[in-house]
Amino acid sequence: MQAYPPIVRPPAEAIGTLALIVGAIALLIFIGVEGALIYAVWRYRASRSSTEQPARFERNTRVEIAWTALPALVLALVFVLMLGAMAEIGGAGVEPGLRVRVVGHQWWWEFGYGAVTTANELHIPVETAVELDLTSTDVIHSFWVPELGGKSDMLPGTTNHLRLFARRAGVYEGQCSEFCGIEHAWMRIRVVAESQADFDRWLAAQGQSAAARGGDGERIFLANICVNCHTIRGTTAAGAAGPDLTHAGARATLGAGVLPNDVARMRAWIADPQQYKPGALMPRVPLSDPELDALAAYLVSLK
Ligand code: HEC
Ligand SMILES: [Cu+2]
Repeated sequence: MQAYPPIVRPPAEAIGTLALIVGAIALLIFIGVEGALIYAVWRYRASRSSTEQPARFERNTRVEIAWTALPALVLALVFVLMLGAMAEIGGAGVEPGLRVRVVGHQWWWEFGYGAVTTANELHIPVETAVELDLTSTDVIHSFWVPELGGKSDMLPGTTNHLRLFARRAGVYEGQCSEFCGIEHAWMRIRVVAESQADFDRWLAAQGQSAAARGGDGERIFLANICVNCHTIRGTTAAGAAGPDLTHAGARATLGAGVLPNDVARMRAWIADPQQYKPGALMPRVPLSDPELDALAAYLVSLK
């Protein structure tokens, strides 16, 4: 017997199907009720010559039972359909093809693929059920990439789960959707969905440690307080308060979406993060112009 792969689709499609069915039921009820009303108005209208009192009645058990039971049945049907959609969105019966650890920080994202840690840019293969294990280190955040899945709170001390599924390769935008402090609005999520081969290549590259450069940029980074907060695997920098910078140059943005990533913007960010993200938990570190140039070139070279 042939084993068929389980049918999986983007959660948004399951929600869309449910919305269409519920909409169709509502439309049928609307047509039925309005039709009966119009018919009754037309059929039982008073004739001009009539002087009779209109008919009256006080109770009709059958009608009362019908208009109680019918709505209850319709609501029960919608409830069952909704349970089905919720189970599908939750990934019932489908083993995830990939599991990613997601940790919310004020105001950036940590993504973990087994032993590989990265930040702010989530890569996933297309046509794969991806399970996210969501938690937070500080306050309540909420993970939401509308095109790829539902929305889930991220709570310190608890792990919540959320399924993502991308049908087509591309970049999908998301956003923290729980007010989590002053820079909540600049807590963007960038999801890159790509072919399995591209994804494998990306993950293999992310797994590499940074080769020692021996240059000024590396020396300045390691000699400053940057190392208290940032990790660059392959060096002595092993801080955990800020994003992992082992492959800082491979990401498209800085500061969870606040700036595009290139040498000029990298330099500007390091020179004064507070100018771009006031309140961000990275201080302005006093550095000379040549130091900033070397640092920016070094970090962007970490692909
Ligand atoms: C007190 C901890 C701390 C120190 C010290 C610190 N950073 Fe940061 N850094 C952070 C935090 C937190 C973020 C995330 C800010 C945000 O996006 O809200 C960050 C973000 C960054 C980013 C952007 C990363 C990305 O992918 O978005 C770079 C690059 C960076 N820091 C470089 C440096 C350099 C270079 C130094 C030393 C001159 C330094 N940091 C010092 C905490 C720190
Ligand atoms: Cu948040």
